[in-house]
Amino acid sequence: MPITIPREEYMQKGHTACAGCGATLSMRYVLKGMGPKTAVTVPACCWSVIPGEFPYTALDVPLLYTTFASAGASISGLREGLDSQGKEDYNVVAFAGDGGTADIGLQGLSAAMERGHNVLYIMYDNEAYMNTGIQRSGSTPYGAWTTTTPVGLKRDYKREKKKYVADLMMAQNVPYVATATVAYPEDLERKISTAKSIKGPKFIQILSPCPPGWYYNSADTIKVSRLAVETRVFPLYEFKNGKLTLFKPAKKPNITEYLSLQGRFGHLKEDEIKEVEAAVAERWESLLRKEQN
Ligand SMILES: Cc1ncc(C[n+]2csc(CCOP(=O)(O)OP(=O)(O)O)c2C)c(N)n1
Ligand SMILES: [Mg+2]
Repeated sequence: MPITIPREEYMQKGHTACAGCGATLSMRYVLKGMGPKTAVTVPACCWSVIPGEFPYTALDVPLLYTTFASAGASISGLREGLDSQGKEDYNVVAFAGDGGTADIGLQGLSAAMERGHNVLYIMYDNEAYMNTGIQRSGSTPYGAWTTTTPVGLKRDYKREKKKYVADLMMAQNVPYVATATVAYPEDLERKISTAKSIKGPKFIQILSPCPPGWYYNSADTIKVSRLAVETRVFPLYEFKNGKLTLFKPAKKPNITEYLSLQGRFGHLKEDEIKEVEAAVAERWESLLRKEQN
């Protein structure tokens, strides 16, 4: 089988991420695919801490920090600035968390996509505001414990369903939309390379498991990431020229295998697990229907 993951590294040792950080693997793979002529914008999130303190950085590409809500505006400006200098061959990438994307940065993202800039927006999805201590985001799934959806006597875990930002981008008819995760690096690299080949706005949501936030052993990041796909909790898809293609994993483990690995779901009772299961099945069916359209 040919090696599809570029050997070049644009992320170096000395970063400050936690052991087993899925978001760090995501950045590494994204940069491998995008190459050295890439400028990255990072809003407030774990990744605004991970590269290290100025003037040091673990990344070998230009890195711009921006405010929490402005990743979309930042890549728009960066793109226009580069183009006005004749640097159309540079890639412009936003690398933003789920809080910065599903919540506070959503209008900036939608506007950047609507204006049609030639940019790639990566949402690394660790399903909560991790940098500030595991607060719930719109992208936190139903049933999860977070510090703002604590599990106490009233069992007040997150009652609302996850907001699927990639689905929103599909609804907006963004030319290229994909979901990916770190357990499938060849698939991720292929999606990065497809995004790179398309001139216009692109959006990729990468599920990036977080050991301290999801309460699992840091050695299990790939296992958790793979189970998310196999159980259909996090479907992998691609939306190109208005057509959806859904990856259908051969194996379908029981959803409890995924949930029981993670302490954030440890409080869920059987009936609540059934609710999770039903919601996952419903979304899977609706994606299948969309694929057939
Ligand atoms: C306007 C504003 N509000 C709040 C913060 C504090 N803050 C910094 S990072 C962060 C969490 C970001 O969450 P997410 O985007 O999911 O990225 P993660 O930390 O999970 O990597 C928050 C709330 C801020 N920097 N600016
Ligand atoms: Mg997050």
